[in-house]
Amino acid sequence: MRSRRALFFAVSAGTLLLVCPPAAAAPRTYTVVIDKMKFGPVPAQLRKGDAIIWVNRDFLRHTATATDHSFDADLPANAKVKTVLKKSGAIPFICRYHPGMRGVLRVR
Ligand SMILES: [Cu+2]
Repeated sequence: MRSRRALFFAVSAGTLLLVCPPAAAAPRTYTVVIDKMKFGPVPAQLRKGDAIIWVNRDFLRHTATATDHSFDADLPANAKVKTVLKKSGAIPFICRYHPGMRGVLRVR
């Protein structure tokens, strides 16, 4: 009886270990540089929870604004602003001051 109960607990503990999902990858921080009125390349391996530091190297003010409003970084000249990706999917972004400045983040 006692050994059967011990076996039950051992099997339960083993099952518990098996059903626990692997630890999620730690969030990463990436940088996207704005230079000469253009957004630089965006990271290819973005995941929900990752952060982007938007860096404005221009002398003009820019923004990095998600068209779904999930982030909006206001970037005066030479500013850096960090945003966190709160959702997955394709997230188009623009500069609110310069309609030609745009890009898309693809977040898993
Ligand atoms: Cu701009």
